[in-house]
Amino acid sequence: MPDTPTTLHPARLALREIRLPLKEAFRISSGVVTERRILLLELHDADGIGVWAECVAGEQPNYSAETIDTAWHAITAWVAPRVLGNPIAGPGAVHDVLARDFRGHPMAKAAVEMGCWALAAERAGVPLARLLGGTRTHIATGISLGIQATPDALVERALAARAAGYRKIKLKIQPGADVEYVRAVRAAVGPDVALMADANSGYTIDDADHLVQLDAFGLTMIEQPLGREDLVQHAELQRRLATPLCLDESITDADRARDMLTLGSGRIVNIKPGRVGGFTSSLAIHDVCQAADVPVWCGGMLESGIGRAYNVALASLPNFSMPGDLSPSARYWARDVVTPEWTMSADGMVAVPLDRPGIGVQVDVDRIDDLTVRREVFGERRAAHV
Ligand code: OSB
Ligand code: MG
Repeated sequence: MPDTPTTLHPARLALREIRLPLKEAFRISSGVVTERRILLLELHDADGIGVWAECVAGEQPNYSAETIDTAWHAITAWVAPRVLGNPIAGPGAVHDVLARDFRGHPMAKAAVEMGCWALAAERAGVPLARLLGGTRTHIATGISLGIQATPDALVERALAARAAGYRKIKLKIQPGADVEYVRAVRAAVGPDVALMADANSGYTIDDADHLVQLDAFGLTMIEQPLGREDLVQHAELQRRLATPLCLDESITDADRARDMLTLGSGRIVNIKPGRVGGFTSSLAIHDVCQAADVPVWCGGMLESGIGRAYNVALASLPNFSMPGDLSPSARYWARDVVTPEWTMSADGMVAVPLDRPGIGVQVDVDRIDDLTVRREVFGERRAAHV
């Protein structure tokens, strides 16, 4: 392959696991997290230019099949060997390199694919947001509130979120913690706050009559009430609901977004680049939805400040027209792993860092060293265990 200015030469990859305790346990319908086990990557090219990236897989296979441990294995066994030591035409070519005869493992693939985009941004001397085609300078920000023991506990957090300026408040729901919780929060925050619910596949189509009660609360959307494979049943539910459905887990690539449009399974898409295998796939979903006048927004997976940088860059694209789950560092952590930490203005906006190339924040390597429990290096230097 002839070298062009955009040819990438990924040469060395280091994986680390860090442990980062959440300020408050985060409960969704399928599980609870109190401390994140986060997989971080350091990717260097043959010239020694390096970037940090993050794999969003969780500890348990409750959101999707992947976990930090399956991702660690997938990256070391199959992703790294395809990418390291081989010239790649550009960041947009990495997706196909990782797609050929290699099923699944989107979060593992995305971590390396997105790292390659950041590497390309560093090499070109441009902010990652601009390399991706982003146009926004600020991103409207929402908060995702975990399931609480009582409606009152949720109301308290929703009122604090409103006071902090968040542009959207998302309530996690599950059977037994839904209608009464949403009713209480709506009554407390008033009619003008953008409220939504996210069920993380906690329901079945047999719950349709129950879910229709949520139409009374003026929700902006209900996210992923049914199973990830249930595009047909989501369409049936959408026909019975006035509230728009938003799909998260179900949209794994641009073809699934087209299926959603064809079937009428939802009217909004939550794009998480990790869930869909990276940025090339995210851009394709963004474009499919834009052409159909379907808004998208950027979801979150309780990322550290590193993963957050990638989400913010993606959310700067034009069709990310609804607030993203891109809360500031202090919502999650006593202290983040980047400088400056991510902050939100009083009117609920996060600034896209456009003043430096790459992901736009500095990585606090000393802090990461302190938090690291496992490290492994691949590539030029022989694999080493530290
Ligand atoms: O469904 O959006 C989800 C966190 C973990 C797993 C799934 C989800 C979430 C969130 C967190 O809602 C959003 C955030 O990162 O703030
Ligand atoms: Mg969700």
